[in-house]
Amino acid sequence: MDRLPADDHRAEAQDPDTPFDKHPAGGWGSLRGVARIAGETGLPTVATKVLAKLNKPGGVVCSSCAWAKPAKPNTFEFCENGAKATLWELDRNRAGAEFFAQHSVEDLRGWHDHDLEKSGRLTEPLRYEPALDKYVPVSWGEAFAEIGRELRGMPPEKAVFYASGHAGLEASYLYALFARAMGHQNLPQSSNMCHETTSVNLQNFIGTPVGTCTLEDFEHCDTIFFFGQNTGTNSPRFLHVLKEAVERGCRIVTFNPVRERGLIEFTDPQSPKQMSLGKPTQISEKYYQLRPGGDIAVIAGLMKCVLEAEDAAPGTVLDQDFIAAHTTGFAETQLAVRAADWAEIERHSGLTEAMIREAAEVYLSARNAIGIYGMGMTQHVNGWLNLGMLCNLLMMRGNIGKLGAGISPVRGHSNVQGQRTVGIGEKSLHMPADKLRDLFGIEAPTREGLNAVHACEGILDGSVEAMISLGGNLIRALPDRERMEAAWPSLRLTVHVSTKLNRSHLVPGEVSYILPCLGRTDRDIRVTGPQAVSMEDTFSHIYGSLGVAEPPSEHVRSELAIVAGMAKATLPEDPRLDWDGWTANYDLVRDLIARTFPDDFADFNERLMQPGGFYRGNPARDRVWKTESGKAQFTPPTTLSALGAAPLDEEVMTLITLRSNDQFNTTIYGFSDRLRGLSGAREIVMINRREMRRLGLTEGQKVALVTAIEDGVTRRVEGFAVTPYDLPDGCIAGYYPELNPLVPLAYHEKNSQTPAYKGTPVRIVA
Ligand SMILES: Nc1nc2c(c(=O)[nH]1)N[C@H]1C(S)=C(S)[C@@H](COP(=O)(O)OP(=O)(O)OC[C@H]3O[C@@H](n4cnc5c(=O)[nH]c(N)nc54)[C@H](O)[C@@H]3O)O[C@H]1N2
Ligand SMILES: Nc1nc2c(c(=O)[nH]1)N[C@H]1C(S)=C(S)[C@@H](COP(=O)(O)OP(=O)(O)OC[C@H]3O[C@@H](n4cnc5c(=O)[nH]c(N)nc54)[C@H](O)[C@@H]3O)O[C@H]1N2
Ligand SMILES: [Mo]
Repeated sequence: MDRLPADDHRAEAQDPDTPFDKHPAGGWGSLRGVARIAGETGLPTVATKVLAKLNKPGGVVCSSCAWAKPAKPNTFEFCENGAKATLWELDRNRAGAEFFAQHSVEDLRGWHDHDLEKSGRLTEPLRYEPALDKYVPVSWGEAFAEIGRELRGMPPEKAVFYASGHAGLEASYLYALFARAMGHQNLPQSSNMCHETTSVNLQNFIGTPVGTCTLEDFEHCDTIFFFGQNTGTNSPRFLHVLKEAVERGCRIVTFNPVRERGLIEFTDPQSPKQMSLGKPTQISEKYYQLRPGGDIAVIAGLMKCVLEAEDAAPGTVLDQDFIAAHTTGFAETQLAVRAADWAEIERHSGLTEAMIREAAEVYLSARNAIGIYGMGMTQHVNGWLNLGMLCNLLMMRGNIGKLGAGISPVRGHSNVQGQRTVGIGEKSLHMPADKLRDLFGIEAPTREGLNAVHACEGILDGSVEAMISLGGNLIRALPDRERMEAAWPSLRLTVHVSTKLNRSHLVPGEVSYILPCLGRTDRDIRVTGPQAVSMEDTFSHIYGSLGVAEPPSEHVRSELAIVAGMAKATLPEDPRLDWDGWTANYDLVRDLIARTFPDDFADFNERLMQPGGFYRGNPARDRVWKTESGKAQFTPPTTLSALGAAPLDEEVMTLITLRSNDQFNTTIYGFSDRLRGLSGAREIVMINRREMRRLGLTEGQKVALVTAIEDGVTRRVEGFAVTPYDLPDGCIAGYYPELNPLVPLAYHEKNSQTPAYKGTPVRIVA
């Protein structure tokens, strides 16, 4: 059976041949998904208690995504995937000394990632013994002493301190302080593989590194334009907000190469009526399956339509006052957009002019519009222009800095945005030098540090000697896996602060430690009493979180205590660096954060448990533009494709790497991608039937994929099963992290070095 006609873009239209879940996002399927993990992890009784308090004022902030925690929460303020993440952490299994005595690192390398994490929570500090090829228990004192000795023994700039976006603001602040006190700001973060495109480029365009919206805007918008974010899987609580918006008449238009179930229809599992009647809410009114990298072209088309409408009825369509008072660059941008050719727009986007005109009608009908985006926009070579164009589109009609409008990146990790706010970042602007001097007598390093890609280059060329990881799983998350995995053991020191065993632990440096930490759900009691930690969500709201579960063992320490322990062992003694005092009472650290960043964190301790979090504000929301020109910047499209390289020939396909509904980044909970109607295997390559025929492929055939970039390195993966799926022509899709060996390190976003995980050119080899 053929695909539906390419111009059938009704939200409900679907290639009848694509395996596809019959059920909407949410509904019973999401409840079954949670029950499965509960069975596998041996549901402890505390789980019900944690889940009942999850994302509620005074409760535990979910360790999954960065979506908002509303002041008036639902009965259950968690989603299927948040529940999975929580139960995964509350795992009753333990990977302790006995486990590591039984299994050599070589042996563990043969395990699937899923099984590594399923071995359970880590329970004590471990040191890698090369002679045994095993991790063996050590005391915290020995671990800190050796790590300190190693770090002191190398020039500061040879050490890299990575942070995945989990750890709370308190531990993150101390980590950023530790690095700078040592004399470097090599502070790469998961954001470097994720929304760094946002942080760097939004700063240039509108003078803020983060989005301008808050939850309130979703109560007042007339339309939402959605680009490359998979809500049903990656921020499912957002579906409730979208459902309410649709019910009051908001019109949603989505651009995504994949028909993602959650953006098509949603059944609220908390609505008894909807659950029993089985009538889901239609989320997107229009759904356009554009080609990967086609967003610049699409938005150029939309902008052309806006300009035409203004030409037809001058003074009624553009927000001339806003453009004149608040922006620069409109004249050049307008000219470039007018000059863009519809045939080129159609070629790059894979959509027809008629489709784009139809979408533009929705945009023109709205007084207030929000632009939402995720990794489909950021993980491209020309990601900067994706965002520049989205700002352009919004700003033409004054849709930034007013209620019900704005640009809204959906952040990934629960505290990825907050870690940046408190100083984790490779640039001097991330931590005010005057405060470092006044508070601690530290002279801030002036030399820019290493981001993730630059740190990898340093590992490859030998200039980086130590990699400390505060959470995360770099070996799996990074691009160019084969090259990175081969270079990793040449590191002198690797330290992993982790909750569970993962692949990165199995590539030890010469001296290597695993330091087990408390998770968000765990109780953290110090001499001064129970300690809370805090996070910032995607809307710049800050919340306290108080763990309640019994820690996995008495030896496990908080992330803050581990950071402080390493810092104390590394740095010379100084009364102003009170690592022990801070470890005893996290209020003191919050006071330091408030003194370092007074605009954002005044009265931090008093406001810690405020329902709905406290808002740290955003200048662009108030139409104050902290850009070089003091104005918001229009950006002329200099190209219509977000891809870094035009395909060399017709056999080259654009690869997008995706998350399944059963993973959190490199943590694989299971093998079901329920919302896409797929299950069982992750080594698959999705492709439409027409393209299968063109390339002579059959369903289920095992193929190799080879990167089509000529830089002297062969990048190849084997044994991926051809899986027919409703995708645009010219592109294929598969799962992250299995396909990471195909993405070259140097193939990244232009300004921020965010790897182009959504646009790698590859060949299929039968
Ligand atoms: N359950 C769960 N939740 C998560 C995560 C998880 O792994 N599991 N990860 C967390 C993290 S760290 C992050 S960053 C977020 C990620 O959340 P998302 O931003 O949703 O990231 P992806 O899952 O990578 O999917 C991006 C979407 O972009 C689409 N896409 C690909 N290329 C293009 C393109 O060129 N243009 C457009 N318009 N669309 C495109 C894909 O089809 C896909 O639907 O989720 C967070 N939340
Ligand atoms: N091909 C491809 N690659 C990608 C992406 C993609 O879309 N495609 N997405 C990129 C994105 S958006 C991101 S954010 C990165 C993610 O990269 P990372 O953040 O490095 O990876 P995670 O999988 O989130 O890290 C999982 C590990 O964190 C540890 N952990 C879990 N909870 C805690 C905790 O509370 N504390 C501590 N200390 N450790 C904890 C566990 O040991 C677990 O194994 O991957 C990137 N890589
Ligand atoms: Mo992310």
